[in-house]
Amino acid sequence: MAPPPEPASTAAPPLPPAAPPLPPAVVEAELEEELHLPEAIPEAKRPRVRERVGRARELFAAPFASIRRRAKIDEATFEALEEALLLADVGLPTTERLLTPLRERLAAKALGDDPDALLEALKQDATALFAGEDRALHRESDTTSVWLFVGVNGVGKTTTIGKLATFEKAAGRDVVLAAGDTFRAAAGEQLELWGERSGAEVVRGTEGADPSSVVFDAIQHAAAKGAPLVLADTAGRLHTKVNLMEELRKVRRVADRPPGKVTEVLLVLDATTGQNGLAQARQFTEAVAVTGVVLTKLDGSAKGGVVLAIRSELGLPIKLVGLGEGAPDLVEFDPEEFVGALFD
Ligand SMILES: Nc1nc2c(ncn2[C@@H]2O[C@H](COP(=O)(O)OP(=O)(O)OP(=O)(O)O)[C@@H](O)[C@H]2O)c(=O)[nH]1
Ligand SMILES: [Mg+2]
Repeated sequence: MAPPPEPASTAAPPLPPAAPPLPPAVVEAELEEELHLPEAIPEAKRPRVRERVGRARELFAAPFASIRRRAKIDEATFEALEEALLLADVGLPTTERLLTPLRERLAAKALGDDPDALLEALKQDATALFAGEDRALHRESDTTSVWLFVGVNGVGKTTTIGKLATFEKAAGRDVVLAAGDTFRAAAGEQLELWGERSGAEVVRGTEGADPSSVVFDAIQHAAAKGAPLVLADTAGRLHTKVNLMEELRKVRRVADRPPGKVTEVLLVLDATTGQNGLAQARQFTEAVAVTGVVLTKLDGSAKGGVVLAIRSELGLPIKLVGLGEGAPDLVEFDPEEFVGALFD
């Protein structure tokens, strides 16, 4: 996908097209009951984003405090702000996209000269980047819904599936896990461990088996026992190898055959890889129609600004956020909460 055009006028440049909308049938059939992660797990508390994204908060806190101490808003203020955003991994296109309209508001005397007002306006604009995006996790009630998890190795696909399986089972909904990563025996074992913990059944193939046949078997099994959802793991070997993308396309095709229906293709990205994640994302979105992003490892050393870049440059909604390794450490992405956690 080409980067968005350089901003030329006072208006913010248009967002790139969002992920293709799902057919109306899917949207209508979406469960009324929301996921309510992780309240579904007895005695689990929703982790507070603010408490988990410590490193990212620190990156914003010091430069923002020094901007607040400035007497007025001038070019040097903007330079300090630009530097802070770039250091926090927001990326150049998104930084410009955010700052250009603010510069223009300043020039039009619509911003006043209090640096606090500048930061408040930035916060609002950053939150507004996410307006109108479809963050729901879709299911279709008449078929076996399949959520396919894709992404390079080590990003957290298997862990995210394990966390979601825990939520689904705790919420009283049956779910089958498909060990579509047949590349390593350990991958299937890792999924089986999550299956044991969550009580979800895992369908595995032999090592080296065709991943799409494993996913197919899992769908057949889920349909036979009336489980409405299959979470399908896939291998994360090097994305530069074309055959991984071909394999994923095939898995997707097979999973979409009745009684299965792919209602989510979730691209799992590791937040600590920052801007590299964007390059990965482009390759996956080209191969399989990604419906949303799961951004993992926002706890720890992640810089956080990549959240804004994913939305602004890829046009993909972030649907879930990983804040740790345990089952309750997965939350729905809430833009206001997240931007507030970074900026306030
Ligand atoms: N801190 C933290 N660690 C995480 C998070 N999500 C996953 N991890 C850890 O990241 C490591 C890799 O996770 P996996 O789920 O195995 O990643 P994967 O994408 O399945 O990797 P492959 O199977 O090799 O493709 C594990 O040690 C996980 O515990 C998260 O949100 N925060
Ligand atoms: Mg895995």
